[in-house]
Amino acid sequence: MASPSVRRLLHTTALLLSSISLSWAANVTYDFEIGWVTANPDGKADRPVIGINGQWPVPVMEVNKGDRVIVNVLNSLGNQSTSLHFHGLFMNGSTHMDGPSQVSQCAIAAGSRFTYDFVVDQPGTYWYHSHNKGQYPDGLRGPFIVHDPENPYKDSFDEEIVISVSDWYHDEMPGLIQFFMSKENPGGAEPVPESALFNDTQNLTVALQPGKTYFVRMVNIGAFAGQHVWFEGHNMTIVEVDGVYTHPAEASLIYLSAAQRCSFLLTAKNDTTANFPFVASMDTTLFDSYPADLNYNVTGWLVYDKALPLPDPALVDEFDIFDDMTLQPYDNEPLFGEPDQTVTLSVIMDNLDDGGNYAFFDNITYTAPKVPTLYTVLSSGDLATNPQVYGEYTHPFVLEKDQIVEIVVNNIDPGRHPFHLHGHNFQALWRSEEEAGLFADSNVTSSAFPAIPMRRDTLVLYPDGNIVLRFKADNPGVWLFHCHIEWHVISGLAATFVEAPLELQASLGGKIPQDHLDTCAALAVPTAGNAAGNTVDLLDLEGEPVPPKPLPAGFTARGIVALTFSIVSGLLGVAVIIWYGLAGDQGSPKAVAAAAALAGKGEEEHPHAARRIAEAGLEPPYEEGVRGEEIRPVSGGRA
Ligand SMILES: *[C@@H]1O[C@H](CO)[C@@H](O)[C@H](O)[C@H]1NC(C)=O
Ligand SMILES: *[C@@H]1O[C@H](CO)[C@@H](O)[C@H](O)[C@H]1NC(C)=O
Ligand SMILES: *[C@@H]1O[C@H](CO)[C@@H](O)[C@H](O)[C@H]1NC(C)=O
Ligand SMILES: *[C@@H]1O[C@H](CO)[C@@H](O)[C@H](O)[C@H]1NC(C)=O
Ligand SMILES: *[C@@H]1O[C@H](CO)[C@@H](O)[C@H](O)[C@H]1NC(C)=O
Ligand SMILES: *[C@@H]1O[C@H](CO)[C@@H](O)[C@H](O)[C@H]1NC(C)=O
Ligand SMILES: *[C@@H]1O[C@H](CO)[C@@H](O)[C@H](O)[C@H]1NC(C)=O
Ligand SMILES: *[C@@H]1O[C@H](CO)[C@@H](O)[C@H](O)[C@H]1NC(C)=O
Ligand SMILES: *[C@@H]1O[C@H](CO)[C@@H](O)[C@H](O)[C@H]1NC(C)=O
Ligand SMILES: *[C@@H]1O[C@H](CO)[C@@H](O)[C@H](O)[C@H]1NC(C)=O
Ligand SMILES: [Cu+2]
Repeated sequence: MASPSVRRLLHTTALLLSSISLSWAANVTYDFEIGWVTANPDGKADRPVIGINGQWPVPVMEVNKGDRVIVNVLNSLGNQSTSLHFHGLFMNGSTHMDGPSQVSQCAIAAGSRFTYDFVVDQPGTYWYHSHNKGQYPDGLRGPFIVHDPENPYKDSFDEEIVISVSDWYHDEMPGLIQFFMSKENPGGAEPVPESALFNDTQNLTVALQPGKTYFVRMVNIGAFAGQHVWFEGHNMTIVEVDGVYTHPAEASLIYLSAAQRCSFLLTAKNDTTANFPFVASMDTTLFDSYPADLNYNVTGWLVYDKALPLPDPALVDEFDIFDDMTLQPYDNEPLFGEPDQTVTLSVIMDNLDDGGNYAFFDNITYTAPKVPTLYTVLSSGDLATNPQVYGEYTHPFVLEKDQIVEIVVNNIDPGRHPFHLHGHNFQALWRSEEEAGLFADSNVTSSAFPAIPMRRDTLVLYPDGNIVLRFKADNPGVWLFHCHIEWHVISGLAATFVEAPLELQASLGGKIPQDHLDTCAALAVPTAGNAAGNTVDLLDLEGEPVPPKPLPAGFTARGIVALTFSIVSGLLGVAVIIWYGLAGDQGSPKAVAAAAALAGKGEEEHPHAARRIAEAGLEPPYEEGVRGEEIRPVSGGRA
């Protein structure tokens, strides 16, 4: 691998040369040995984290637009598999480098090597993270910056600054996930983070020089919490969201959901008479309950003079959030025409008969297939256009090349969900207010859609509201559409777009690199056949991984939950509380969630799905006719 200094040299050369010849591009190589290290970014708890080359925070990846990026991964974790996803990069022509395990590759087995190799043809602010088993909140996530010699704002700023923001947990994901999905947590209360971080630390100081203007790239690399971000005494002039340049828009406070990015120009003051705090405040409306002593804010400082004090931030009474729907892309791409295909999905949270709380798009909770979906595309011939081969529980939608696709998402849940599409950014045509109900009932017609819609790759859907998105299927590949709250990825809030499968076969057939196949072999994951691994009869899905059964007939989810509550709180509640108390664990998310469950809070804040589903006129997932005999307990495990 090029040493950092060699890489920098390449960058400088690239920067110089690209102003002369646009076709010049470098090969940028990263060697990443992924392994455990210890870290304590909030100063409250040492914990094992997943680092790269013995270091954590993991490095900021930096390339120029047009570069070819080669990432040689060695998984030295010993006890976990892994994968890397490069969030927001289109992977045009290289869907097999997109990263989600069981979707476009097998996980990288412990001890295995795996090379990601792709060309980056987009400018802007991205990030990379593990896309395997809810792993990235354990540390394997960092910014990915694509510098752009043609940045339309290049003459408007002096320097670039990268700042990540995130939530932070003290416990490791495998244990948190086990609790989150268990019957001890029937309300589906997500573990609450212990801290918020700027740049994987707290009390970050950013030295500013008077009069200069900075291009600040802010990335939410968190697992769960959206963040309100503001800089005292300074406004932000937004110029990029999720890799899409925008016309300038002034904001005093922005909301960044998990996975969203925002770049803005920040102009320093002309005098150096004071330093200014900047704050990220986690969106506590996402938390079902949290400990009274949780500090959900993190503070940093714009430092004009090191000798001057770092003042405490002033309290903000109300978050006056900048509405990203008002942004316009710099390229003025007009609204796509009427869709060739419309996919309508409703977000529902409900219990299955293992007592766990699952997330559904309509009646399907995503369950990873036996064969990674891309490999099914490549091994199913003409049947690749038949969604059946991908299995019911990958929730597949087959798109034809160059179709205009519209996605309508209705939120039948009182939570906020940031939706992300792989392989594309989308035009955001419509976002309702909270409590607006179903899009179909809202009487909104296409005349309400902006002529030049905002584009990004992750958009927040409001509680009980709806959104409408459009994109053009001009990127053959297998692309997930999912909520970017990692807990909801785990509980199944994902669908699969199989885009132009025949074109994909023509371009990728026979070209999956050997190391991709080797890691499948190491994990005994088949690389051909339908979602059930059947290579003979592709329409026979016998044996495909399925979620737990629906709740028994006659039992409503509410009944089960109420039963669980009454039994647990009546008979075991006191014991459980004592047990948590003895474990000295009162402040942990487990204890908090358990306490909330015992207090019935979980249920209160998750009004029962069945009623909402009925109101919405949708089929409940546990409806009688849906409970086929062929449904069996989950075998393959979920991604
Ligand atoms: C990048 O690597 C490829 C394959 O190794 C090689 O063909 C190409 O010339 C390299 N490009 C540059 C700019 O070094
Ligand atoms: C940041 O500063 C606060 C206040 O001084 C302190 O309590 C906290 O421990 C600091 N955080 C870190 C990670 O040092
Ligand atoms: C894997 O090993 C790390 C480092 O020793 C440890 O912290 C972690 O709990 C282990 N995880 C699993 C799932 O065994
Ligand atoms: C944030 O951290 C990254 C690397 O970890 C560094 O490149 C960047 O300069 C830091 N930002 C600030 C404002 O210190
Ligand atoms: C920030 O913008 C708001 C209106 O958009 C304006 O009222 C305020 O004065 C600006 N603040 C600064 C520091 O420029
Ligand atoms: C700083 O001074 C320059 C030149 O007088 C002026 O154009 C600019 O608006 C000032 N900037 C701020 C933030 O006050
Ligand atoms: C976090 O910041 C908000 C906004 O200023 C404030 O209302 C709240 O009291 C702060 N919370 C903590 C725990 O500091
Ligand atoms: C939509 O139109 C129908 C029929 O005109 C009306 O009953 C309904 O209230 C309208 N819904 C909304 C949300 O405006
Ligand atoms: C992918 O590449 C094709 C061919 O260059 C281009 O037409 C298409 O717009 C690209 N799509 C995306 C999402 O980058
Ligand atoms: C979901 O609903 C559709 C349409 O009613 C039905 O065809 C399908 O079998 C259902 N799937 C599951 C898993 O319940
Ligand atoms: Cu979600």
